[in-house]
Amino acid sequence: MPSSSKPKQSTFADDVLNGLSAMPKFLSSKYFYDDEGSRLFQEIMKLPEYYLTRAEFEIFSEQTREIFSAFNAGDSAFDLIELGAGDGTKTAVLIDYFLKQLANFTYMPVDISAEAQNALAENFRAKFPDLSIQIQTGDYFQILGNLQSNNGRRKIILFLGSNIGNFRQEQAVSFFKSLRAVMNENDLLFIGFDLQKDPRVILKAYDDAQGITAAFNLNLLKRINRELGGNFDLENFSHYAIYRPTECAARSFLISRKEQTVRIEALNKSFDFEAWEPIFMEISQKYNLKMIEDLATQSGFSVKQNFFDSRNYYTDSLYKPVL
Ligand code: AVJ
Repeated sequence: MPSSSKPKQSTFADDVLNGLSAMPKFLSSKYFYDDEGSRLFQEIMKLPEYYLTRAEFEIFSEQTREIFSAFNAGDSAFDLIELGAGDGTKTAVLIDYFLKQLANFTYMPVDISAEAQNALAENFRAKFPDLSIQIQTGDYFQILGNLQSNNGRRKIILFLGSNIGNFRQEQAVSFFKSLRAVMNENDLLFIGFDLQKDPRVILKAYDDAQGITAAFNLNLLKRINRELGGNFDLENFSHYAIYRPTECAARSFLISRKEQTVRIEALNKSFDFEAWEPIFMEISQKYNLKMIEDLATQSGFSVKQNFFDSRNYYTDSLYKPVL
């Protein structure tokens, strides 16, 4: 978004009110990542069913040299800006190699969870004493403004983990456009996309046997209880995931196991749930190469290169600004 016409940021309370008043009810997955949610997501990344993280890790590990060269990372000083850094495990592989090549860069992880950011900083300072690191804790959109005014150094922006999958098509385009608006000719955007594959493989990734994904979803109700004075009884909601091949997306829901009323003090309001009524929680879009090309074209980029894992489950796509 151009900084001159920034829309007013809605608050957690506004969004919960809006979502639970809608028909069908929904909550926004962007609120999953409080400190507890960030911890649960790190558990998800270790699950046998959740292939995404390992596929991206394989790309980073097996193609480090190719990525370094596609980034032109040896040429001039740059800022390596990671949106939604989490625990930075995958990025560590790149950083290690970049440092060994004596690349001149500052690593700038951006994440909403302060706890995750502190852990990341501590870990990276120990692991990479020579790394220049500047933590930015907050919402991507808040941080975008700061990026524009940054020093004139080249920017390489990382948006990994198929985080883009949580956006609907129009949202993805407007997000990439807003990144494009703060980028210069030689800057690059490196994006992780989970690819289409056997729907059964995808579905399992969002419906794991240990119930960690269920806990991750339910944690948002816990967060509403804690931060907004809600009285959700977590026992009365169950996690349900689907994959819809026609829209190429997984969706998750919390289903009310019975007719019930939930009170949320901060909203001074109660919400009625019918038995088996769903709350739509999250969409995880899966892509093909045409979709990745189209997203680039529509938001002012061209695809410079794709990096695939050995099973073609996943791609990291390098976007270059079109002038
Ligand atoms: C962090 C958005 C990539 O959609 O795969 C994992 C979040 N949700 N399991 C995804 C998530 C349930 C994840 N992203």
